[in-house]
Amino acid sequence: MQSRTVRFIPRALGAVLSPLAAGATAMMLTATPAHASVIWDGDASNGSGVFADVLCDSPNYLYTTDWNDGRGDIFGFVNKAGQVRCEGHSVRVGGSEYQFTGGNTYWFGWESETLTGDMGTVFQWKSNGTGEQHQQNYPLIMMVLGNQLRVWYVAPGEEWIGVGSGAWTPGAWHKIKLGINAQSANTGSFQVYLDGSLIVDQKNVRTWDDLGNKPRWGTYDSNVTDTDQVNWINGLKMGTTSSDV
Ligand SMILES: [Ca+2]
Repeated sequence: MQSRTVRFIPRALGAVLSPLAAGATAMMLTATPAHASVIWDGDASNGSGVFADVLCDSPNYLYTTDWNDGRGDIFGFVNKAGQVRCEGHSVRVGGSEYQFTGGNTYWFGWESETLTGDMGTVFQWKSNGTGEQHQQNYPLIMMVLGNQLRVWYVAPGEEWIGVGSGAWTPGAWHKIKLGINAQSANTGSFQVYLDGSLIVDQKNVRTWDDLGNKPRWGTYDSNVTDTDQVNWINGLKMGTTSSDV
């Protein structure tokens, strides 16, 4: 189904063009069909197959619902009290798992509403491989804690560095945009917009681990286990520029 709605462009487009040419291309893209550089439409209306994998062990579960608020179908990632994880792992484009590539810039956009203001992890830029295959298990982590969206850069050696935060109201929709320039040297960067405000503008960081990285959305926490957690997500998209998402 999603093959009908996802449009392809060369994924290295933004990376290979000069800034001037990229700017000209961006103008062309906005002048021609809308969303022309959207790589992935991960809205819930396309089904849970928009994710390469769904990591929700019973009794946790991913479901789709429509609150009749104009958003159409939305995802609900349900993490029951005492449980740890319910996440959508990476993205599927045209029937196969998308191959992220170091050196590229990816933009992700989505709306999120959470059941509580203490959710634990709601997004990971997760490294491939396990254990000693990592220098960084997750170079970038977002958590909802204490009614804030908090963002960390996790450097090699599991060094957690808080890089920004913004006010988060549970039970209300928030818009998140994340841009990652994926670099295996300390030349990477990422930006986070929360409800239209830039809350993270991090430069000179390592954003691409030895075996590469993939996005994960949902709920994950081994510390916040005494209450049910739900992360509702709408309108997931991935593209090459901020305006795509
Ligand atoms: Ca929707």
